[in-house]
Amino acid sequence: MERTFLAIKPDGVQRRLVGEIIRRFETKGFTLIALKFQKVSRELAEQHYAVHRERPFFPSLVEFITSGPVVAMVWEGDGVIASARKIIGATNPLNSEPGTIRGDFGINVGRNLIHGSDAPETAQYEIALWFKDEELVAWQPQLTPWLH
Ligand code: 3AN
Repeated sequence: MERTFLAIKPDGVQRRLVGEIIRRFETKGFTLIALKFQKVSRELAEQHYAVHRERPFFPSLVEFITSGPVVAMVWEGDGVIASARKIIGATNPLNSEPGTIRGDFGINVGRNLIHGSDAPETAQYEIALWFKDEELVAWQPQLTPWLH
């Protein structure tokens, strides 16, 4: 089953959007298999954004993601990587469609509320970077077998 890494960034937490954002993936029908609330170390931030190391905005990216607590999550489901990217919306909130998280709540490219893995390889890298194997809780609904 496909898995993706999502993180609600410090702006999403500070704007009290944690519940609203999680709700969108839950009601779509994806399965939450790991979640933690944490301050991000500089080391973790630099590893997470390693592909952007040469970009001019790299220092501000690291500064921002380490500035306050984030909600780190792993979600599971068929096609969850691409679907989560659609639910999140375009990187620049000024280009993201209404109905997406960034389209509905974002206004600044550096403060775009949530991160989502963009491909299977990045999902694998990011999940392993943020979570230990034993923190991933694979599960099937037992009480609600009619719900898929
Ligand atoms: P996404 O988060 O949509 O996958 P990426 O991976 O291209 O976008 O960029 C990672 C993060 O870098 C973005 N979430 C955004 O916060 C920041 N970023 C991307 N492009 C710019 C830019 N032109 N100026 C400032 N920050 C940027």
